[in-house]
Amino acid sequence: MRSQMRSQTGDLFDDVMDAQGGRETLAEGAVILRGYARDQAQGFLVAVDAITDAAPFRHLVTPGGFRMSVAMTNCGPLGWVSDRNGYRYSPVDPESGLRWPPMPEAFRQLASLAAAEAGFPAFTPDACLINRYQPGTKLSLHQDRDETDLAAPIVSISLGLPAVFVFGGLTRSAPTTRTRLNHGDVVVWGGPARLAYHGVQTIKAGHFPETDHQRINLTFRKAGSSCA
Ligand code: MD3
Ligand code: FE
Repeated sequence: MRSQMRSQTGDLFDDVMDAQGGRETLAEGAVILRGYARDQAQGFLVAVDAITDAAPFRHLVTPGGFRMSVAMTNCGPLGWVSDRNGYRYSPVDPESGLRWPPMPEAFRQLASLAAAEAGFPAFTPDACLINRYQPGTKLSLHQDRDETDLAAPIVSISLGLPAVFVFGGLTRSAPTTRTRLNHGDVVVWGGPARLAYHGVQTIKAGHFPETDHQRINLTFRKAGSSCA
């Protein structure tokens, strides 16, 4: 029914959902809460500015030696990093040797509320990866599996320029679907969706005054063990 409506109405269906702040189920365990963070978006962007003053965005290098086009930083007890030695979570920023900036309480609260909304009560993230996309950048199809507790979901918040998100299956070659992620959209990825391949298509140039023509994505993770 949904796919039939979508094919008949094109983007109108998405626009109506966005305006209403609707909930969409992308796959079992993957729930989009349209506009869930819109009221807090401005404050979140101010917080991101403060975080990046202390831990600036940087382009990580993959173990294979490729420089990622998306710039990244982190806040919270653990931060995701990559270099020639591999991917891992680190309690310190390798650039400064200092701990990552603290995770703002408002981030933690929204992530935990959104997770509960999607059926994952008691989500307590210990890592927040912050991605910065500029027009022309993309994130290739990948899985997130560096976290200890794969039963915990990942919660993402999209801010600024829209993105076309690509969602696949449990193998790299499984069929993919595409959905737009807009300013203020929150997505909870848990259950069978937790290990799905996913990526972000090349960001198109656009005007978004609040973010200086950028897209900012926050992903909240339970990276370490609960007894750490
Ligand atoms: C589906 N970020 O940081 S957020 C990432 O828009 C990442 O910056 C994208 O993929 C971004 O790893 C996508 C949505 C997302 C995040 C984690 C997932 C979707 C996911 C983990 C499993 C399945
Ligand atoms: Fe990911």
